[in-house]
Amino acid sequence: MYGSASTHDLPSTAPTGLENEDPILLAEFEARIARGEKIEPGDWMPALYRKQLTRMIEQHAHSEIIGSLPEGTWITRAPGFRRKMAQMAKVQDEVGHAQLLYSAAETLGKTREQMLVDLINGKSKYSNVFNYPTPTWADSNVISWLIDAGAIVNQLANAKGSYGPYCRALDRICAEEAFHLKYGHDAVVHMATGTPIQRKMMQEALNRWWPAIMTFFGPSDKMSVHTEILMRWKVKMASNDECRNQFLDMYVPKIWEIGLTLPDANLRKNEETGQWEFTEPDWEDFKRVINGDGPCNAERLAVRRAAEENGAWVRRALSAGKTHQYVRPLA
Ligand code: BYC
Repeated sequence: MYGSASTHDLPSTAPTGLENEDPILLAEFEARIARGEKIEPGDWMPALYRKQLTRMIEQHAHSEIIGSLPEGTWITRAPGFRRKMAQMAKVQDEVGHAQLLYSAAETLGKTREQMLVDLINGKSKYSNVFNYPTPTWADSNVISWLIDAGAIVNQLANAKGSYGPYCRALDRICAEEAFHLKYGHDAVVHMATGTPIQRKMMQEALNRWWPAIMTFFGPSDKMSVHTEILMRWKVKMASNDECRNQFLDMYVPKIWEIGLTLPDANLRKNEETGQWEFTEPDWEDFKRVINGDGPCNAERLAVRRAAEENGAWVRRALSAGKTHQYVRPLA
């Protein structure tokens, strides 16, 4: 079965969930978006825009804190002091991104406490890729280079979107991700051009991660549930397939350039259409993983739960004398 990043064929039905909106306000809102204006927290917005944005920004924030875990476990084992320091700085940046994104999501009305409760209870999703193990240092390097590369493709596009707080957070995040990309590329090149054992480790890690990388951008446009409405309202500025194609265009040549191969015999660029062709990802497996049944889901959430529980006394101390929702034990 073949996939192609060119199958951009979104359903053209009118969005549902807008029946109760005031048509005049809705028309004004959509005209503002068409003019390229930013929507700010106090502005009128359809309930569906608020709900979709909250879902997407919240999932993005969760991806940052959960995403810091697989690389975080390599801080103490990174080879050499310089790489340990750089790995620590990168992980710290990722947690900082979560901080920015939770703040952006809070502007839409959902509390940070509730978002974290929903994460730990498995109600909210986070990026599928962080549910796979990182058995070697080379696996951590694949994340640092190629997952961050994928994230930049997505985030540079969406930073030009319609919701002010999300776009401003993405601008700041992309500036830091640019460093991560260089760091990850350097680490991969170092191993790929090192000893035969290092090179083998790097190739094996890339083989392990490639199927997950291909699904990082979300299901194909034909299967995507939310793309149509999110693109109509300029929350997503490129579809899943468009981001995937752009990533392949930018990074497959770089991977080949350093002598690594990719574990997909069908991967090729169709020079006539400009689209990449590849073996269709296993979307059933993707669904299982995003719904909680991947190799590391339980472990990742257990770490977050422990962090929340162990940090409760700090939050309680910081808000001593105040009644703050955030100090309640998590349900
Ligand atoms: N993983 O209709 P669709 C990082 C879900 S962190 C899990 O296409 P949408 C980093 C989707 O939520 C940066 N779930 O959805 C951190 C939906 O389920 P629900 C991560 C996924 O929203 C630390 C259903 O599938 N980047 O780089 O239009 C260290 C249908 O999908 C995924 C972001 O979060 C997935 N990959 O498009 C290193 C970017 N894909 O909610 C690195 C922000 C889809 O209906 N997010 N689903 O239950 C987005 O741009 C969009 O949400 C997506 C999906 C492109 C991911």
